[in-house]
Amino acid sequence: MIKKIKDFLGVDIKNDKYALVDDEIFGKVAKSKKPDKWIRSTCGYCGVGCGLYIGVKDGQPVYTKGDPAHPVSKGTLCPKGLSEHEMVRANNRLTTPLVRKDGHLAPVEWDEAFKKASEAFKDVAQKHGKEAVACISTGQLLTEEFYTLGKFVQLGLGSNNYDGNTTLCMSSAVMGYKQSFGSDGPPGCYEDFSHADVIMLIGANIADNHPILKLHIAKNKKTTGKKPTIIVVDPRHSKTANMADIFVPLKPRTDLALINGLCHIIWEQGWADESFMREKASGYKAFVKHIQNYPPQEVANITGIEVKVLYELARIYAGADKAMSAWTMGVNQSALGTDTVSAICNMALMTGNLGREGASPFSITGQCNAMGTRESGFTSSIPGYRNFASSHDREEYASIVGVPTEIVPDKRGYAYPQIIEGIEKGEIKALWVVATNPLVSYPDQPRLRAALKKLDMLVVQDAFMSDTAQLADVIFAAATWSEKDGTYTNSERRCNLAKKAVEPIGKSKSDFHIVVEFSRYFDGAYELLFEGWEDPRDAFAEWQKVSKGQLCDYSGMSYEKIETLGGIQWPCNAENPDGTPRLYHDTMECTTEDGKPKFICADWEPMAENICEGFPLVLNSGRTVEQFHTRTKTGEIAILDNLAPEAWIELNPKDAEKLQVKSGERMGISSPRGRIDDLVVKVTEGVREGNIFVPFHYNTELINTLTQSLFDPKSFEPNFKQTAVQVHSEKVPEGIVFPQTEIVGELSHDKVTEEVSGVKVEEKVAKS
Ligand SMILES: Nc1nc2c(c(=O)[nH]1)N[C@H]1C(S)=C(S)[C@@H](COP(=O)(O)OP(=O)(O)OC[C@H]3O[C@@H](n4cnc5c(=O)[nH]c(N)nc54)[C@H](O)[C@@H]3O)O[C@H]1N2
Ligand SMILES: Nc1nc2c(c(=O)[nH]1)N[C@H]1C(S)=C(S)[C@@H](COP(=O)(O)OP(=O)(O)OC[C@H]3O[C@@H](n4cnc5c(=O)[nH]c(N)nc54)[C@H](O)[C@@H]3O)O[C@H]1N2
Ligand code: SF4
Ligand SMILES: [Mo]
Repeated sequence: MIKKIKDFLGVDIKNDKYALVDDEIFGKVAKSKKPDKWIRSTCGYCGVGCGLYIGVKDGQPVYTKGDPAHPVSKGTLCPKGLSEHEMVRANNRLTTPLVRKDGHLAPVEWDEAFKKASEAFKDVAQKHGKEAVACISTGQLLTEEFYTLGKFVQLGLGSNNYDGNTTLCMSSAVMGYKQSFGSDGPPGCYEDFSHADVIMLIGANIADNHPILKLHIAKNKKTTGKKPTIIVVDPRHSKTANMADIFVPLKPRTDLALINGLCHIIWEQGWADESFMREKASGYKAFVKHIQNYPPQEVANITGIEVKVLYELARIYAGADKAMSAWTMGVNQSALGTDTVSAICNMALMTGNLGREGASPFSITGQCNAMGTRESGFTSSIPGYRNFASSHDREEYASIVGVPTEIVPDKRGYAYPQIIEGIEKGEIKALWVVATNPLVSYPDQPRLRAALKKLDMLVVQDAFMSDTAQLADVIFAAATWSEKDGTYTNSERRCNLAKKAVEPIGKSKSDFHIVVEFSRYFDGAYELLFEGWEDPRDAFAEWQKVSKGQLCDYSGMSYEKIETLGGIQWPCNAENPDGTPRLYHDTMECTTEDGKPKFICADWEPMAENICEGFPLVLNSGRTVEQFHTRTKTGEIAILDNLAPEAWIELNPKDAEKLQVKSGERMGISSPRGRIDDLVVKVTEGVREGNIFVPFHYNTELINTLTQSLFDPKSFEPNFKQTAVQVHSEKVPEGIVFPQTEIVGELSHDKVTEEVSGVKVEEKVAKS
């Protein structure tokens, strides 16, 4: 195939350098609607960061094609990438700013929208303090826009209550990395999937959600000469479980006990890399003591995974020369998320799987630029992963950007759930929502909706008429992907160019221009922060200075170099002019006090909201390949939406039998917070008995009506993946449907250990 593409294009795509492709060649592919020009860019959906070309005809985006020369995707795209051009001119785009007048949203000129919003923000700040104005942003703007927005909110508005939807998503990975390595920043890269002997995917359904990553796993056999052993840890037999050599269908939210238990066995059996543990990491002694509390039989009771399978997993992971562990929301979206991330890092440290090719603990990011928002400053750090509490960091940042140090916040602000609580309590009176749609994506909707009603001013900045936009007092109409220039940084720290191919629709403006122009309505803010800034390059230039010398160093990049190389992985500076594939490589230098990564001792705990008589099932929620999040981008694209037009409930056959329901019938679900009705039933062995799964994308079957206000105390990430619920159907009367299913055992600390090491698991563990 590669040869075919190569011959066809007449370019050497094996060459690491980013080959140029002749426009004419693609023109031949798209005969029927041959674009006038092709613009090279990056996909704006998920964190994989695939390279693509946008085909433009008469000023409109008409085609999307994979870029064969891009190192991440080599010419391939998933269905969302392939249809991305259709999103740009969809019917639900916002084409003009709007202001609520007599209860209705009316189109206005930008000046009126900016005046209305700025007067309200200034009024609230004067009456209730600057922190009474809060902002919730996203992982979907360009880095230049994040940098600009963060600078304006923190230094211009003077509010530190600035967080984003990344707290619903990556914040447990961020805090876990901080605990273990001193700083955020995924240590590995996609190439590691092509070199690892063992790949353990924990709570990550890449087949639906990061499909093009599979390309790097597929390359593995060619690289290593043998097929890697793939382990998939997920209570649900996801599409990714079909790829597994060993599928581990653990009880929900027991991953921390599982990993601690695997570490116990690795130590007990002498499979640990003891010299690595002693010399390269810190906290080794306390950790060895800690894992004694996780003997295999107890871990088997907690996780539902047999002792002999635990031994087999430990043997395979520790026995590999190169082991990779990658995770996503099954780990992060839990009240134990941060500690589970650190436990995964512990297991890697114990076996020397860090900083080497094919050997890394790796968080796969969700949104196209979840990394950009983490790096450029938000509630828990000043730009460049700097620390609010450090006067050195504050002074350094202030001197680079030329502002008085006093205006740089000296403590962290509220995280997303704390902002919502602040609104509830009446502390926060004005909210600016940028590129996120809480009315579908935030947990415990009844509580959120009651809180939002208390606001004096809600400004929503979105490219589409989202559910949240419909509630706004003022709407800023934003340009989106393909209508603006800048960069996205993907899961492997690769900064890619996302280029403008067409003009913004109607009166919409890029988020960069919205923020810069809005700042002119606040006395002196524009002059202090953005004087002379005309386009995103100005923000990028300052960001390069601000990030210089930090772990996320962009100082050695330029737009031109990014394009030539097909993206650059930070840190990129004078020492590493072409970027850095792996962190903690060679020197293993971390940003901890002693420069070493740390072992973290963290205990598993049973679920806070345990299933009970009235709510006997555990609801798990997640995604499907055809839809993106709250469907503002995919709901109007027929080729995607028609394949998954409504939500469904996945139900185990045993539960279906108890409830006397069949596939295709309709059911309702309730939790202590609310009820949703009329979901179509899909009976499948894929979910465990006592568990159900529902996708979260649909405002029509709004699953977040049911989810709870339970957050990880360190990362503030919601515990989205487990909620105690009841199901209802016409055949089944209200009330208790069937008896409580035992979900999680108590950790009793009796030291029963079965000596079954070396037992070979002949078959895949429970296929369903
Ligand atoms: N098509 C599509 N792709 C996307 C997105 C999208 O909306 N649509 N969104 C993007 C974003 S922002 C994100 S964050 C990623 C998310 O990507 P993923 O994390 O892969 O997505 P989810 O479906 O939320 O959850 C992953 C898996 O976690 C499992 N899980 C549930 N509970 C547990 C548990 O207790 N332990 C373990 N080990 N696993 C558990 C679920 O069964 C599910 O299969 O996808 C990105 N890609
Ligand atoms: N129950 C449950 N809930 C979940 C999850 C789960 O697994 N289960 N997953 C959580 C996760 S991981 C995530 S990331 C969140 C996602 O939740 P949201 O962030 O609410 O999801 P999106 O639909 O991506 O919202 C992005 C918004 O930005 C707008 N937009 C797109 N491009 C642009 C642009 O260029 N500029 C501007 N200004 N706006 C733009 C879109 O129209 C959309 O309204 O959902 C979370 N909620
Ligand atoms: S895998 Fe992600 S980045 Fe690649 S085409 Fe699909 S949505 Fe876009
Ligand atoms: Mo996400």
